[in-house]
Amino acid sequence: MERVYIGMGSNLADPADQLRSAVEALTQLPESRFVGVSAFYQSDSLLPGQPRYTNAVAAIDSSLAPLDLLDALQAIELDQGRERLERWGPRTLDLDILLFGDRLIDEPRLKVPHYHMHARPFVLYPLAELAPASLELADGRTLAQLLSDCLFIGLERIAS
Ligand code: A4P
Ligand code: MG
Repeated sequence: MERVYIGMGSNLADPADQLRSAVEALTQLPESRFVGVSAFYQSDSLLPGQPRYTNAVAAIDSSLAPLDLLDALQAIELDQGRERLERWGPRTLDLDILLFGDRLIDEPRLKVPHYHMHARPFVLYPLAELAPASLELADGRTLAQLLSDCLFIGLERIAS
C-alpha cells in the first residue's frame, strides 16, 4: 500500500456536491483504503471567465498500479458527467493524482507529482491538512516552505 493524494476540483453543477460524490466514489475504489479528505476551498479560476472553483484533497492508501488508479479516477469523472470539450474548460469534476508514495512518474498519460501543484494554493492548503509539513515536494522544498512561498489570494475555506 502506498499513500496517494488526489486533488479534486469542480466549477459546474453544484461543486461541493460534486466533491462529496467524488469522495463517496473514492471510498469504493478496489485494492484501496480511504484515509481522509480536507475541508473544501473556494477560489477564482486561474483562467478568466469561468465560475469559481471548489477544491479539496483526499488521501487514500492503495496497492493499485498508478495507471489503473488513473483509469478508475477518469471513470469517476465520466460518471459525474465530465465532458472534455476544451482543455482547461469548466468541469463538473477534475481528479488529479498529486502524489503517489514517493514515486516519480513520467509517462504520456501520467506525470507525478502533478505539474504546478507546488505553486497552487488551492492544492497546497488542503494538502497540508492531510500531509506532514516536512513532506518534500519540489526541488527539495517542503510543503511548509512552499506554503509560505505561495501567494494566498482569495482562497476561502468552507465546510465540507
Ligand atoms: N495526466 C497527466 N498527469 C496526470 C495526473 N498526475 N493526474 C493526464 C491526472 N491526470 C494526469 O487531464 C488531461 C490529461 O492529463 C489526462 O488525460 C491524463 O492522462 P484533464 O483532466 O482531461 O485536463 P484538464 O484538467 O483540463 O487539464 P489540466 O492540465 O489537469 O488542468 P489544470 O491545470 O488542472 O487546470 N482554478 C482553481 N481555482 N482551481 C482549479 O482546480 N483548475 C484548472 C484546470 C484551471 N483553474 C483552476 C483550477
Ligand atoms: Mg485534470
